[in-house]
Amino acid sequence: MRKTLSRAVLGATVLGLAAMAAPGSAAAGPAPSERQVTDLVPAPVQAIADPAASFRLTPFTVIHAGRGAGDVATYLRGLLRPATGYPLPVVPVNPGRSTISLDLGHADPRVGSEGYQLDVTKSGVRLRANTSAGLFEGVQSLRQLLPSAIDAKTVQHRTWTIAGGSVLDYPRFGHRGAMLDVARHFFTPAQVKTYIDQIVQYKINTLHLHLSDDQGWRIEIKSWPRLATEGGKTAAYGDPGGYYTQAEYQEIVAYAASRHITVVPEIDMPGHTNAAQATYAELNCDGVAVPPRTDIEVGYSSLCIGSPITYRFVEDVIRELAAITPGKYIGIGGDEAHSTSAEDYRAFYEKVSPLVAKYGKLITGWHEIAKTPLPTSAVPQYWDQGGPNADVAAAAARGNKFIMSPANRAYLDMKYTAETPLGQSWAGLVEVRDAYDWDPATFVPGVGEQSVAGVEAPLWTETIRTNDNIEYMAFPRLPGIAEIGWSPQEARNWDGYRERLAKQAPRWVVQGIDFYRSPQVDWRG
Ligand code: TNX
Repeated sequence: MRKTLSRAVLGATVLGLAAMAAPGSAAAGPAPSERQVTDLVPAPVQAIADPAASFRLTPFTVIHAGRGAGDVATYLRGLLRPATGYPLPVVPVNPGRSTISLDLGHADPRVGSEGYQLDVTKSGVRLRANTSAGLFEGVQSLRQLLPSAIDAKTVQHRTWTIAGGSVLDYPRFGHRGAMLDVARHFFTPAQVKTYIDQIVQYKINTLHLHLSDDQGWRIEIKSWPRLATEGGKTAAYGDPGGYYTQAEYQEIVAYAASRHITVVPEIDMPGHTNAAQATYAELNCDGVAVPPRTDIEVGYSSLCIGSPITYRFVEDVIRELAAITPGKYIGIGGDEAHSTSAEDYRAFYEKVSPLVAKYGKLITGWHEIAKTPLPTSAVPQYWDQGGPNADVAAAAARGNKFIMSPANRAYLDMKYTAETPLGQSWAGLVEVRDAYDWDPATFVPGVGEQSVAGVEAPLWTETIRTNDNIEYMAFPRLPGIAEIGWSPQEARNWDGYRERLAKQAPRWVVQGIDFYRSPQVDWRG
């Protein structure tokens, strides 16, 4: 069976193929693979399935790394070795047989800076990209063409086939993010790394860390040392706090970079600042430290807008954060500043926004910052629930691009149903279909395709304490948001997606991901 998918018909044909490849079907060919190239999540731009051309991994298979492809080749080897037990040496010269070849710089120009081309035939696998980020994303696709058991941590005695066919793929948007709130509850570097390894599978390329809030301050700032040592002690509901030393933060950043993820650190202000104001009395207008708070109210705190010390504090924080952040963006908060007057809010950002540029970075922040004068390079993050927003539309008209995270679609802390034990429901219940079935380029009037930098799935953690909790809320919604960010809109439809998503479940089972088995999906495995 050979089936060509064009960009325009991909969604419909994926559904057809999924039905044909169902268990018991004769269509799977002589070396049945669990999946086809048309089953990928996120859906690729173009995929041609050729199950008869599946590649068999053997103890003699080698990974050929073309020039510059060594890091991704070594990463791939690390993924494939535990379950296969094969040596899979990374070699600089292509031996021409039983090879997975990673080639940098020989890809179709359409794949751009993050896309890839993948060709799987009986005689070998060829992955091409223009950048190592593209090779890395191609490797994520390659993984999904192997049986789920490939993610087992111990040797599995079985055959290993990579589904045959070819893929040409590249993202719709450059920003495909996940946000983790480490302020309401603290997550250790090891916990954050676990999440990183889970989200890269779906071609997420940005991890936004919400590093401060009313309930706790999570990053060492050397010029204000008690922010972390004192302000880091608390967390929501009186749970234990914690913080990252700058070295630990840099270790997270480096780990993320090794997986082609950029970390965007956020310090929330001028509201959501109780932890800082409980620690340093001089950050309060009356010079008296407020009591620490671990409840989950929002909107009660505000930095002292008229005080010069406030700006010394903000500048010190931005300077130190910029110095340990290789990514271009620094998050300067801006949400729910209900205790800051509109006039003060604007005055605050007129002083603070230029500080980001002073330390060589670009601004991101919650969409309320669109009310303030911003350079067009600033990328506000939309979190409301749709409908007209004059400030947002005006900023888009001026040329600002937005990260789209509508709370009623993309917030991973919203409950799936009224029975979901974790999470909140102020933006409604967000089932798997709600999280998937929307288009970021038509969601807010005046914010069209050209004004969208990408999408992000925020996970606020008032009720989230463990990696199991993270997984239960993120899976299966996060893969849907990732697909919205990556796949062409015309390749996406719910009926096709739910079939493809169902086939991801066996992988999560092997990976130990505790996911929500939504009744909207006929789960496999
Ligand atoms: C709103 S929306 C918040 C957070 C909360 C979240 C809980 C936005 C930018 N801020 O402070 O954690 O709701 O769902």
